[in-house]
Amino acid sequence: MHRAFALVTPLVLSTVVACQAPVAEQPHRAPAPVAPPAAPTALGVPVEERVTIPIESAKGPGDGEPADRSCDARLSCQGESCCKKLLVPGGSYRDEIAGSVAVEAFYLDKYELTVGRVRAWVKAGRPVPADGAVLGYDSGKRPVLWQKAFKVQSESKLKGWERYDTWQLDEDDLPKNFLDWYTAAAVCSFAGGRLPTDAEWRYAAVGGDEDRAFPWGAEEQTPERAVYNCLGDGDKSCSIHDILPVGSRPLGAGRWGHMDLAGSMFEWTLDAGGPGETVNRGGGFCYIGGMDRRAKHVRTKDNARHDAPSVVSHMVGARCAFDAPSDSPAVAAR
Ligand SMILES: [Ca+2]
Repeated sequence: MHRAFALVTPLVLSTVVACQAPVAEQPHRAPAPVAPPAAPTALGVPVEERVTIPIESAKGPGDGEPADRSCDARLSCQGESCCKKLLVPGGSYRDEIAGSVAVEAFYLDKYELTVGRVRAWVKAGRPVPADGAVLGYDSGKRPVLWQKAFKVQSESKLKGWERYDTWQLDEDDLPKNFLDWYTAAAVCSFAGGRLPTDAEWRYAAVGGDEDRAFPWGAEEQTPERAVYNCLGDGDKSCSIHDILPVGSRPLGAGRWGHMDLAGSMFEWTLDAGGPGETVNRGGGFCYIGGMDRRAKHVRTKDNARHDAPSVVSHMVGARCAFDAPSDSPAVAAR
């Protein structure tokens, strides 16, 4: 079990070195995930590989939530479904460069993608969308297409650096790390959803027009509000014990109830941050607070990394988003 999982290393590494060791980072050699603007392609997944559930016909676990195949096993996180989805009403947030950015209503998973949900995807045969399938539309409204060249992680590749690998533990409610963009996108597709756009993610994290400095508000980060700086287990040393079950810091919930938007794992977004790069936000369990040169702070505006989609890291996982049905109260009210 998690707490009993003793990691023995012959090296006594400093906190920073242990946390920043490059062994888990791999250079990008795969194609960029975003196709140039083009006519959207129907989500034509072959029958034998069809894994998505039409949102319009989905019956969720309650409150109009979309259904989710990745939680068929009734996985439990903090006493509820690990697939709990919370509606984010539409609105706008302020971007320092772009100004006001509008976001339509959508569902966002309350929790980061867990080990158990990725195991459900593996058990289903690691299905992927069809070549040309539209995964979603990025913040610029361009379709993001699945390409046949995209390769998801094999079962062996899902295993990461043992020092921090949640996959090798017998705890399904831990966040899955060492997840690349392709696999994260495929798992969210399997779940019936997609990755959130960068705009959607930021909107949820800043609380829309409340423009929060932190997901929970204006107060500075504390270990009670976020899993960061290797303080998850209460001491400064860095180990796998600093990665906690998703939702372990309810005081850090965002405006609409989402957990771990700051801290725990960075989370892949749908958008491309540039050629061959995608953006991930909202981590990580051992870095934020000035220790990660790519994510200077837990503050919502600063807490981002730009990685190639094939990068796997002990700090990078994902969270899935879902289109809100057109008859959703939040949508109908607009
Ligand atoms: Ca996070």
